[in-house]
Amino acid sequence: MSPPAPALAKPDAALSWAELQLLSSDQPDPGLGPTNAQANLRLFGQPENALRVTLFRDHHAWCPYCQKVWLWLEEKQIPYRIRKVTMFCYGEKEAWFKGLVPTGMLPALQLDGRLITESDRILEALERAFGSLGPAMGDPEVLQLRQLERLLFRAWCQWLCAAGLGPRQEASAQAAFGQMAAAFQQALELQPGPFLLGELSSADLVFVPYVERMAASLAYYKGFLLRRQYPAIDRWFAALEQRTTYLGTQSDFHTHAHDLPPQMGGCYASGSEVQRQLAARIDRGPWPIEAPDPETSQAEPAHSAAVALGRVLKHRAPILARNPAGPAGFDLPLRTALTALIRGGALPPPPGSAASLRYLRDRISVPRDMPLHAARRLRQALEATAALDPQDGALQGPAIPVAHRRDQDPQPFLQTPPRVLPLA
Ligand SMILES: N[C@@H](CCC(=O)N[C@@H](CS)C(=O)NCC(=O)O)C(=O)O
Repeated sequence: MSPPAPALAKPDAALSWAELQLLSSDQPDPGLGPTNAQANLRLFGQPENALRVTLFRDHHAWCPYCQKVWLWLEEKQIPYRIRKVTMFCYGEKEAWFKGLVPTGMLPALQLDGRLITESDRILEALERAFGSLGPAMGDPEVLQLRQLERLLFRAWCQWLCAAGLGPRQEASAQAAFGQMAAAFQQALELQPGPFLLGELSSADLVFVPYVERMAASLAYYKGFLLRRQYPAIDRWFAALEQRTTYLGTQSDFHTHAHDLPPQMGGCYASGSEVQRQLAARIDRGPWPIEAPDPETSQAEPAHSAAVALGRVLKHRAPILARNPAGPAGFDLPLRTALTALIRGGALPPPPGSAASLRYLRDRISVPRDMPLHAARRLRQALEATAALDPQDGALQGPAIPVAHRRDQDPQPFLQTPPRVLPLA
């Protein structure tokens, strides 16, 4: 439920920045509380001098190998510092990081001053230092599951990333992927619970990043709903979605669909009717894209609109500056959409602003910017506002690039604002 609007706001006008500020939720300290993408230090109640670990991961909170290590540290509640690095496809890699890791590859981890790269080597070193999360990475059962994960990964790439497949080749790539997904499902069914080896363990964490990306990309590019097809995989995700650790690292279909192409060297749509319809829903909403929701089992938390609003207000200056309409041109359209976000309904934006609103709609990144449900609320408000543009409600923003994502360069968002923006 949206909080009541301040008394002075006219119901037919966009709220001022000051009014919006009053309606946003407080920004919690990311170092405390549940797992989140914004934190730079996680102490889990321990003193800072207990820190032995620094995790180097991407600003974008997208790198799948980083997600595995990130989840492990959060599950084990090991105090750690986070240093964020730009991935090549989003912008310039930081020179200090290339000094440490000349290939620039992420993740990297410093443990008691020793630098370790390669996510599996990192997990093994963490297990030696802090004990394992369930059966260890070198346990024979885990080793077998790690091999299965690589086979599943390969079958997914061969379906998703092969250009120009004809209908028969599509069908055979899908069947090959289906075999591997069925093997993963069987492995899950060996236990009465939802996880692979009893309680959640490193074996599950090894599968999390890419199975999450499979569910998203196959929905978008192939019209294939992984969780619908494999009930044990759906149960596994649902059990993960009961954990605040996973929810803090979980991305969404939209983010993955548009972040994968430059990382994978291209993702190719099947072009079927179902695929085109699902892709359009993932891009434009309304969300959830189907019922029951194939993207998450988590009910929308209270205040997700206020959370989204708080995140936009925090980054208001670079959001305005990065928009193709420029700060002056985007100020009123953005306030109009944020008014819709927090009050419900929508108001017409200034004529000619649909493309600038959709530019932002297409660039909300989960979990980097905000959690899944907050992002849905914000995208929905931007889209509903754009559709009321009196000049042309159908105008789309510039296409999302597929060869790189420098439109998502984190740098402008890292700089301290040169001045405090006026609230009025
Ligand atoms: N085998 C490595 C793979 C790591 C990897 O491929 N990292 C990618 C990101 S997903 C990377 O850092 N690429 C350089 C970049 O994008 O800047 C591991 O398990 O850690």
